[in-house]
Amino acid sequence: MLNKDHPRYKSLVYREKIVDAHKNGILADSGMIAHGRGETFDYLIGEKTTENSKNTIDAAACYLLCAENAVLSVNGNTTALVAEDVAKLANLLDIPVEINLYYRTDERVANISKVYEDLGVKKILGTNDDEFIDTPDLNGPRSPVSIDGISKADVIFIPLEDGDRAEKLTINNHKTTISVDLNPLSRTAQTSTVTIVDNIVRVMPQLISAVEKYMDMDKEELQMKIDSFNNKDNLKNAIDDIITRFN
Ligand code: PTJ
Repeated sequence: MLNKDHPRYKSLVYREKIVDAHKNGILADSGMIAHGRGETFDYLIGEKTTENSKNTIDAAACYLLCAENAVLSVNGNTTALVAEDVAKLANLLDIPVEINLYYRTDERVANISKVYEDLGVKKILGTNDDEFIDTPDLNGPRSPVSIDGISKADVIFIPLEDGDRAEKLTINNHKTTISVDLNPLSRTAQTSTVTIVDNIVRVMPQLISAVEKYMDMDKEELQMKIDSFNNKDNLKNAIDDIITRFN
């Protein structure tokens, strides 16, 4: 039982979620390491959503609302921490959730799929029932994607990614990628169209609120907001925020 008075109570709650997800066959072994890496960067940004990230979350909401075919790509860590919010966002936007794992096993896919099924997600892709196609120019376990999902998507939400997928999706395949990554220097962060440098547990509720806020706005106004967003500036601000904390 966690003590609510503990100064790091929230952090302990998320650690417990991570540990439980590992026990339940949802989280990859390396997911624990990835979480620790995230915690380190969260310290550096002050464990709060910066003004810069709030602005980026707004831009991400506008991209999702303007998309023709948006998809929420999920892995073990995202499912462990924010499955309820992922389900809420998918149903709010009426878009699919696609399971795309680096450490893919049939067992993990089944366990993760069950989580989203139980949460009432209408369209779950990336299960073994799907027809898959390789992502052009991308090798490795994340390359095969659902022909009904990431393959035909124009906007893809890719929280907590590793490696080179963001780069291949964005630059080689001309897709819009929205990543959530506490490390502004990671390859994913550096090559996404929109990089939200914040903890996924804080991002999701704010992203849902932003989508609700902009839902009835016309496409031209949304597009103006998108046009005024610049990811290079966003990343620079995120790094500057960390430097300011050191000072
Ligand atoms: O579930 P799988 O099989 O697809 O595997 C997923 C992991 C996360 C294990 C795999 O993709 C991996 O090894 O990722 P990396 O290379 O550790 O990258 C994860 C990135 O997410 C790092 O840059 C972390 O800083 C960042 N991160 C970790 N936790 C959070 C986070 N970003 C936002 N919110 C977090 N809570």
